[in-house]
Amino acid sequence: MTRMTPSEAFVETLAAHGVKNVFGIVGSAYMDALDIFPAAGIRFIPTVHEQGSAHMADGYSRVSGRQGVCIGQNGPGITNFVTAIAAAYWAHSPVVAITPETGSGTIGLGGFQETEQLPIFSKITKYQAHVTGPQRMAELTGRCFDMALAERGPTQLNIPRDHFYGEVDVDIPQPRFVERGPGGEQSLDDAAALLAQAKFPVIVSGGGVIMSDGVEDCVALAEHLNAPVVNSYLHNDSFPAKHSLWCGPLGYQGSKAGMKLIAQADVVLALGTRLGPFGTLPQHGIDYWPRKAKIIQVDSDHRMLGLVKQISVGVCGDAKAAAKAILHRLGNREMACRANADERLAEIKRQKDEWEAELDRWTHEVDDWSLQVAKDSGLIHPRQMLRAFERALPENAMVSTDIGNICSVSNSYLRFQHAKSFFAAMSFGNCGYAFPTIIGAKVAAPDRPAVAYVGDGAWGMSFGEILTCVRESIPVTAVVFNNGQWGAEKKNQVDFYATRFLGVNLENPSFAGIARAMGAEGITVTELDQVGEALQKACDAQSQGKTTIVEVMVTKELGDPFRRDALKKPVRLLDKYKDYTVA
Ligand SMILES: Cc1ncc(C[n+]2csc(CCOP(=O)(O)OP(=O)(O)O)c2C)c(N)n1
Ligand SMILES: [Mg+2]
Repeated sequence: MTRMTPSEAFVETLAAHGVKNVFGIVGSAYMDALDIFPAAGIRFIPTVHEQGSAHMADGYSRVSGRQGVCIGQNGPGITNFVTAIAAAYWAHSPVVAITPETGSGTIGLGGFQETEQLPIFSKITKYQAHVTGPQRMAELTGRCFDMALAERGPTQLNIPRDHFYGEVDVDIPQPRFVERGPGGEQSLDDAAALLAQAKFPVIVSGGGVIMSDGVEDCVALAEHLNAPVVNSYLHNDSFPAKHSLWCGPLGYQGSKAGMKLIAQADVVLALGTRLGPFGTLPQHGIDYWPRKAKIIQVDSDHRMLGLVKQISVGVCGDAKAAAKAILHRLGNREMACRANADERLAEIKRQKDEWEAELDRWTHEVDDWSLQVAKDSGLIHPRQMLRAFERALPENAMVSTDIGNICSVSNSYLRFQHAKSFFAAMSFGNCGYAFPTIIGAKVAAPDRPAVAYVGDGAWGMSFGEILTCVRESIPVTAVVFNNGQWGAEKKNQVDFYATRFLGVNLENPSFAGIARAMGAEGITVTELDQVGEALQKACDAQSQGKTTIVEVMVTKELGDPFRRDALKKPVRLLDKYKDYTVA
C-alpha cells in the first residue's frame, strides 16, 4: 500500500482505468483532484453546460467502447447531468458520472448546493457508489469503472466533497474486464436446431452486435444462411450497408425492404437486441412483425429475453460469441434454407431495388398540409436534402442524429459500412442529444469526420457547445435543418388538432451567422447542388481544426409522425372547450 491523499487515489484510479479525457465544468467541490489531472495525463475538457459534458461522455464511450467520464459541481452541476445520463442509460453507454456532493459533515442542514444526489440517478444508472470515507475512494472509483463496462450503462460515483482531503494507505485498483461467453449450451443448441430447419431465416442485427465488435461474425452467419439482415432501430451501423444481404433498418422511418422481408420470416434471429417496443411498431402502414415466426433472441442481459416480444429460444450471451457458437453448430449440418436460397436472394434484391426506387421517387411528402406549405416556399424538400447529404457523406464519417421530424426521416438515408459510426438519440429521445454527442465522439476518434444532424428547435437547445468546439479545438460539423418549427410536434397538431398551432413555430436568427460570431464557420445551403460542396468543405475544415455549422433551409413539410399509436383525437366535454375538437 502507498500513502497518498484521497484526491491522488481518485486520480490514480482514473489513470489506471485508462482515462484520458474528462468532460465537465469546474467546481470547488473537486478542485483538489482537478488540479492534478494534467500530471496524471488526463485532459479536462470544459463544456458550456453539464448536460453537454454528459452527452460528450456518451459519444466518447460509444465510439471508443471505453468508459466516458463527466464531472461537475455538487448540486446544480450534478442535476444538469440528469437528462444526458438518462439518454446514456437507454443508449447502453458506459458513462461514469462523477458527482461530488455537499460535505458529509453538514449534509441535511440545507447548506449551499445541496440535494440528495443518489435518488435522482437511481433509475437511470446501472450502479451507484457512495464514497463513505476517504479510505474507500480508490476502491469505489475503480468499481464504478468496471461496472459501467460490465453492465453496459452509466454508473454514478458520489463523493462527499470533504472526502477528497486527508491521507490514506491504498492499493490502486486495476481494471477488471469481465469476459462474456456465448450463452448456455442448451439454448445455443436449440437456436441452431431452429435455424437449421428454417426456410426463411432473417437476422435482426442490434446494438449488441456493435458493442461486442461482432459485425464480422454476424456477416459470416448471415452468409451461411443466405439470410436477409435488418438493423434494429437506430443501429444502422450494425451491418455493412454495401453487403448484398443488408436490408436496412426496422422501426420509425426505416426500410420498407427490411420490413417486407422480415414479415416473411419463419425464424428470426434477433442478435444483440432487446427488440425495443418503439423499434418494432408498425411503420409505413406495414405491420411487419412476424407473429407466427419462431424468434431466437440473443442478449447479454437476461432481463431483456422475451421482455417485449414472445420468443421461442432465449440465449443469454454476447452477440459476437453467440454468432460464432451458432455458426459453429451449424457447421456441416443439413440446412433447410439451402433449397430455396436462390429464390430468397432474388427476393432480397427485388425488395431492395423497389425500396431504393421508391426513395428516389419520394422527393417530398404528399399529405395535403405538406403539399400546401411546400408549394410556393421556394425551398428544397427535406427528403431531397437528406438524399443529397447521404451521397455526400464520407465513407468513414461518424454521424449523430437528434430527435425531430427531419432527423427521424434521415433514418431511411443513413447507411454505414463500419460499426461505431451512428449515434442517434436512442430510446430516451431527448432533443439536444446529437451535437454534444458528436463532440465527444470526435474526441475519441479525432481522425474521423464527425457530423451531427440537428433540427432547428433542438439546435436552440444545444448550439452553445459550439464554444466548446472552438475553445477546445474539437472540430466537428453540424448540419442544422432549418424549417422554422418544432416540426415533429407540429405534425401532431396537423394530424390530431385541426392545425391549431401552439408553441410550434420558431422565429430563427441566422444560425450560420451565430456560428461565425461564436468563432466557427457558418454556411447556409439553400440549393440541392450546394450540399456536396458544403459538406466537403466542412469535413475538410475539420482537418484544419475548424468547426462548421451547415444551415440547411428547407420547406415546412413533415413526414409521418413518431407516435400515431399514442395519440387520440381530442374529446371535449365542457362547453367552453367545444371548439377544440377536430374541425
Ligand atoms: C428535451 C425534449 N423536449 C421536447 C421534446 C419533444 N419533441 C420531440 S421532437 C420535437 C420537435 C423537434 O423540432 P426540431 O428540432 O426543429 O426538428 P424538426 O421536427 O423540425 O425536424 C420536440 C419538441 C423532446 N423530444 N425532447
Ligand atoms: Mg425544426
